Amino acid sequence: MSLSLVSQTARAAAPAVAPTFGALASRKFATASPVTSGARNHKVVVVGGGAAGLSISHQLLRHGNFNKDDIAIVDPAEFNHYQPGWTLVGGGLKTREELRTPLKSIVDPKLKFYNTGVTSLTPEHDSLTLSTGDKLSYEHLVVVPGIKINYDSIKGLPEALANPDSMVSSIYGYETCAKVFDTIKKLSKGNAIFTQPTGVIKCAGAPQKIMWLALDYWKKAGLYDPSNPSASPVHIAFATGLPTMFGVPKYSQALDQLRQERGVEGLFQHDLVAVEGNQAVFAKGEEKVTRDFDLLHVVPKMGPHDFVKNSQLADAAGYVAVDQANLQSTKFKNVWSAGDAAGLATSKTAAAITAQAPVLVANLLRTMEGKEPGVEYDGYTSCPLTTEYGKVMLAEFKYGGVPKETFAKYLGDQAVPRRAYYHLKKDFFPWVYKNYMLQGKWAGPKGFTK
Ligand code: UQ1
Repeated sequence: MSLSLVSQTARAAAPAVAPTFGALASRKFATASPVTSGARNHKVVVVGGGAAGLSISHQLLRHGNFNKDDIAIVDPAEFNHYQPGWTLVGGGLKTREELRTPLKSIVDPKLKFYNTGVTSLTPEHDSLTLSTGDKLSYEHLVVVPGIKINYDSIKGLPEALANPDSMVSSIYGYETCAKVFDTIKKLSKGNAIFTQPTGVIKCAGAPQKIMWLALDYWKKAGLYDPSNPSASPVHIAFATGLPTMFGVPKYSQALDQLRQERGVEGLFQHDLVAVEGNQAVFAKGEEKVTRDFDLLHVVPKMGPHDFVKNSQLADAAGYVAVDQANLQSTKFKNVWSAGDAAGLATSKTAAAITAQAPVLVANLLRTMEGKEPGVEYDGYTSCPLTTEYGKVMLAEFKYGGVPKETFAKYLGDQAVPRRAYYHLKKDFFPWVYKNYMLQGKWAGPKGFTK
């Protein structure tokens, strides 16, 4: 592996050195600088500098016995974003700028940081290729690059989002989340439609969180009366590709009750396929259903990154195939995954990462010591659903959609929206994420760690 690595590096440097020598010159140049290849051999390479990548890298540093540059982290991004906060941006409660941190500033100096993308994973050779063409080799690989938002999965959506005058927006991107509140404020009458696609998305509750905030905004502005929706200037519909409000029956029932009490029209099994002017086109089985809108909040389809999907690590859906309990690749014993990129049968959230990261780290370190990876993840995930300004329903559950509520024994059933959870969502979680979770010092429901 080191030979191919060095010749790649040398090729990039070659033109300045000897423009006409080609491969031969590269080899000579390579032998002359062995230090470069050493620097690109790591004990652990972590692909992704998001919530999962930073938590895991920093937990590895804290709990393992590593020297400088033993662990590398790879991410092309300039900023780490607190994505769960983008719903709050859409509701006018925070700015998108306050939720981001320059990635360079949070990566511990003991980690080798490659601020670039990945083009391919070659676990069969214990290596991967960076967008620069350079190769990295590793003893263990952690694949946590998140997932891709496929804006062009909906015809006309990229254009509608980019048009500053359109009333089409989405909380799912940094570029578009600030537009959401502008459209909510601008609407004085007509049809507001909030969509959720079929297929896997991150934070499956977010498509309705923003709807509930918007409803409350219009209620306070005198534009929406939940007890008399047909006489209100604004009409609200939730159009989801799924058959229910939420994947977990307990919370789904509570949310559908809210929907009915508040006069929100439910368009179930309506999957948005196109935005044409002020019309939203949905696929409903074989049928096409068209609805006029005055405000449209869209959640695009999402999917794995190509370099994951096209690798030997992928499951049938393109996510990293991992053991559901120990988070080890089912194909390569020195590969691990967590977060949105992992093929785990649970909801993709930052809260899930708080429970996954310590399991992955413990099992990776055990494997390095020649032990079996015996620590187990139970599928814990959580979705703090804003149901109005000042209230959140804190859905918490594990594999199988079984509720696993942290606060129920103190505060009662968590299907009931409460003010305390609103402050967790709005104030505490963003703070603990930035100051503890990214540094590897926060284990979610298990609290602070050293
Ligand atoms: C959590 O730790 C966390 O991250 C900081 C969230 O934000 C995205 C959450 O939504 C949740 C629920 C947790 C879990 C923590 C506790 C105390 C239940």
